[in-house]
Amino acid sequence: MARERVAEGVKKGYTSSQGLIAQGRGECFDYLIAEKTTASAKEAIKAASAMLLLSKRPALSVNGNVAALVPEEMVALAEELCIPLEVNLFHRSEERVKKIADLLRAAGAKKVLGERPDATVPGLDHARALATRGGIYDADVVLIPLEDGDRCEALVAMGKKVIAIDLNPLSRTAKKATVCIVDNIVRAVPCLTEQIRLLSSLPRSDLQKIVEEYDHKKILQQAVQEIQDNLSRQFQEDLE
Ligand code: PTJ
Repeated sequence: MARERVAEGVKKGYTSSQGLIAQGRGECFDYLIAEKTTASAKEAIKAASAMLLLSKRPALSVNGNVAALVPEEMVALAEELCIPLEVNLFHRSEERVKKIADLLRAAGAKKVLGERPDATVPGLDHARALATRGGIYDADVVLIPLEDGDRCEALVAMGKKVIAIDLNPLSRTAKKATVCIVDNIVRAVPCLTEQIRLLSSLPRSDLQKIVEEYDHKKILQQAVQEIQDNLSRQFQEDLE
């Protein structure tokens, strides 16, 4: 179903053709984690939720794959945090930005940024650097699902806390992010919204503790270990 949604996005012109390749890569890694939200991903979701709740200016980035896979879920997340969504594309075209913004508005988004970018992220070529003041450009915490490594690094270099959602724990995005949720976006975003709802009643000191105790390197290593364990288990079961 997810593959069909991405293919539909390409047909309708809001997902890039490269989005199909990203989807294929994602499917492969999802298979390696048995298409389930792992213990390490749950830890990352908790830390990401606390980080977003503590943030003064959080921002949520949406690209062509995200728009195809989880438009309503991203709208629900934005609603929970009372912030806009920002269309931010790797293979940018104004036509695709508009189509995605329209899609998000049709899914219920009250405010969508990205159609009139007014700033650039340093260190990236022009089209890839475009961002919006009041959104990604001056955010302190940015959620970047299915993002490219250069852009993740450029946002980190601006001093932002970066939360990635990426099924590949070996990707540069996963390694360079502040928190990486190694899970399928279709499972991760509803979990994130739910976790934010659950944690929102906690005092700031408790949220700070969650963030301070989070160890990005350890969680990423655990994600890789979960893949190894799952592969050995599956292989064993198939032989029996
Ligand atoms: O719409 P645009 O122009 O902004 O382009 C979006 C894509 C995704 C095409 C672009 O950012 C890109 O080329 O990304 P990459 O470099 O292919 O990286 C995408 C990462 O997302 C890869 O590591 C995939 O394993 C991962 N991924 C793919 N599908 C999912 C996923 N992670 C979580 N959930 C998925 N469903």
